[in-house]
Amino acid sequence: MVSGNELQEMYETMVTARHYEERLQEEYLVGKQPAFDISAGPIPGELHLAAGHEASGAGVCQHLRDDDTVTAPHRPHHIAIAKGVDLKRMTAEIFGRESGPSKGKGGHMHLFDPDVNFACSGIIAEGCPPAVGAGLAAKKQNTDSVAVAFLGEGAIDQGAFLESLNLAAVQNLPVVFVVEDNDWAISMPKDRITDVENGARRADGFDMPGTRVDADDAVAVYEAAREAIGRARDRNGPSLLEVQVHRRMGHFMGDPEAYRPAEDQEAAEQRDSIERLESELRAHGVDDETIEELRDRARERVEEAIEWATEQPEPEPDDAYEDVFVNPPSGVTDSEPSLAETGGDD
Ligand SMILES: Cc1ncc(C[n+]2csc(CCOP(=O)(O)OP(=O)(O)O)c2C)c(N)n1
Repeated sequence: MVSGNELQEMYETMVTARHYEERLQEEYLVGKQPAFDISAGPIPGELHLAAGHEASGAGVCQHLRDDDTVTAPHRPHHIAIAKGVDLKRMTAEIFGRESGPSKGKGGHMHLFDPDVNFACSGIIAEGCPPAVGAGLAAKKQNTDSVAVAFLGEGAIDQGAFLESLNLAAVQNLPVVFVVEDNDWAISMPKDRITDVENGARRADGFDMPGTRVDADDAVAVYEAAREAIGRARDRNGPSLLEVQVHRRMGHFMGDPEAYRPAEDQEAAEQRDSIERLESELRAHGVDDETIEELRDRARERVEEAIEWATEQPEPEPDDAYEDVFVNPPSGVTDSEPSLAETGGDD
């Protein structure tokens, strides 16, 4: 049974993630209107917000330690927050600032934090093979750490996911795959991707346990994840978990969502995992004052991170070609000729 303390920790994680998304949404829109200019404002580039996904990140990561590895997809903030990624540096990365982990060049889909073994990627299912690698390393080094790969239901036919399931099973690795099913892959509804409504059944093909949590219920996610992560930590092999979540916003900021029926959007708003957990807290005797304190602390942390990130310097234009696998166009640097000029470096 989940303890009252753990419920409060999950709640704080979830309200931090929700407030973070709401504030990023506001910051993102600054300077981008009236004509949508994706490069303008404090957050340049694309932004995929995860409001409505919070139960999955919080319920799973509640069982994890810093030495456990987590990989996340292009909608990563709630998972990063739940894993304990440094919120200030992560925000600096999203704001394209020099103090971000990728010095502002990675943006919001390419966050990482080696202190808590977290990384994410914009390529769907791409986090699965590295999670299997982390699981293999844990096995070889004989530690009891585990790896968790998060992905969306739109990625469940990717070879990277299916091959990772297979390798994790064959090698009996401590890996948990968590599919966040929000019913949509951009504009593609789930029933046009697969005939199998319960994605956890894919685990059968690899002879590993598969569990689906149907509601946006952080406590149910917590219970299912306890089983799966405990199994991995005890060296009993991998598992697959599918969690029903809801996308409260567009696929990306600026998505007009013309493809989405209004009732689907309304249902997403009604099935709020945070409200649900709040009722659970009250049922555990947690009073209004404590709930308000948790919310205030979450808001303060988010505001501090945004303020700090905003004060960080922009990267120097001269550093644009540092730390990247791209050659500067001819004439941009005079120190070294580009590969195009030398014909390659082999
Ligand atoms: C390998 C690959 N193919 C296509 C894309 C383009 N793409 C970005 S997000 C997305 C849909 C993802 O849907 P889902 O996995 O369900 O996650 P959600 O966005 O719903 O959270 C696609 C196809 C990509 N990033 N990577």
